[in-house]
Amino acid sequence: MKTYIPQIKKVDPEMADLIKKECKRQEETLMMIPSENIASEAVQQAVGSCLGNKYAEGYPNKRYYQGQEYIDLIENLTKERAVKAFGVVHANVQALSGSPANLAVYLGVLKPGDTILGLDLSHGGHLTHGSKVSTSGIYYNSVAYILNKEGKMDYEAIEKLALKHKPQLIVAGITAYPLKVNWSKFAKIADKVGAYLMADVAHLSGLIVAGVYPSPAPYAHIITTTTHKTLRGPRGAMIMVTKKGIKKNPDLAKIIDSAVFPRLQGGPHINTIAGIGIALKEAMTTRFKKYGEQIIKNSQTLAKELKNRGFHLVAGGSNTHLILIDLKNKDVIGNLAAEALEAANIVLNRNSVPFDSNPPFYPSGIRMGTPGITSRGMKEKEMIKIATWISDIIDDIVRIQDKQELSFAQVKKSSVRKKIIASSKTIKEVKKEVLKLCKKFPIQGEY
Ligand code: DSN
Repeated sequence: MKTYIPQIKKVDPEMADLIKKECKRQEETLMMIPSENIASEAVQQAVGSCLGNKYAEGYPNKRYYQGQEYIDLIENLTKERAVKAFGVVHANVQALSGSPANLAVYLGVLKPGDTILGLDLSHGGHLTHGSKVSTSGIYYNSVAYILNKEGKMDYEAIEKLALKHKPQLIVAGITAYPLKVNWSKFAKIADKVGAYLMADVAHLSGLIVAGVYPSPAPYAHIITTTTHKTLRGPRGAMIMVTKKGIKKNPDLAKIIDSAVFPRLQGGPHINTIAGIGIALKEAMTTRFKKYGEQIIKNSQTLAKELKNRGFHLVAGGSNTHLILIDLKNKDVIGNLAAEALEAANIVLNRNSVPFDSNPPFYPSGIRMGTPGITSRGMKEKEMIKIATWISDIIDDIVRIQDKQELSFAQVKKSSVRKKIIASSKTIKEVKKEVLKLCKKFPIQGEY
């Protein structure tokens, strides 16, 4: 993995050392947090380029500063690529990240107090889909829909809520839902109540461009996405307006643009915008299509193997890039499982599961995904190994926890979890195997 830091070493050895260590950590661990990925060297170079020096408040041909000759061309090129990749009418590429992108949409099309209907955070939604601790639930009247007992979208229940609460905007989007979303069913519900349908495809945008996940473009009015997840771009976001969106409101593109600037943000990050443009070019290739296909094959293999080893998968499995395991049948909290796996260099995250009886800080589940490890070239054979390691480690820590008869209150203590992890021989053995695997599949600079 290239670290791009020779000058940092000269100027700030302390910072260079930390960056180098983080690069080494990434090289030596399995990146299995489903929202993370490895951007190509080309993308990373754009982000670190001179473009970060430029202020460009406004939009192409309508800026508030001089010196925009090339900046305008860069932003227009990225916008054109987004329009082509997603089959939309308009793309705003200035939103600084996913949360401000969603907020800009609300700011554009809603009035404070209007109603948003979105997936509950603890059922796999996102903070910005109406959580009461987020602006989306503070300035707007947010109503949450939840999954059914099987952990699947319940479109009938969503429709009932929509008819009851008459939202002005419905969010169809996920961060921890392992199955495909039915955009058409969401569209019917939104149309029935006259709401805007916003598809938040942050987790899914790379899969959509690769053609392995249905596109919401024919169904939603607005599509938001981050650009650093399955799309493998820099940390940024886009807001797109579809043909259907323009039909509903001919001014929608203008409304979105002015919500981003000047209503929410100042100067755009042109270095990020160039990185997004490069990632979009990379994503519209046959190579990337194969990458998308492999992400899903890997996820399905991993899911099948984990199920065979007695894990309870939310929604019964995965046909996307992510898997959510409900660990209640294993009697272990997500914190201990995730920390034990991290000690063996398998990095994923603890996560609430639908109808979780545990608090969000000590949830009952773990969430994992295959975008990062697929970027390193790993395939089904490696997924079988990884599933075995995950299973062996969790079984071992459960054995230690049970032998010591530790209560939930005790395992909530970080010091207790550290002791369990330190006493596991399995973790040490698996770590050696993971290191070997990481060496065999180095992080390359290609997409
Ligand atoms: N934090 C992201 C995730 O992990 O899914 C969502 O923004």
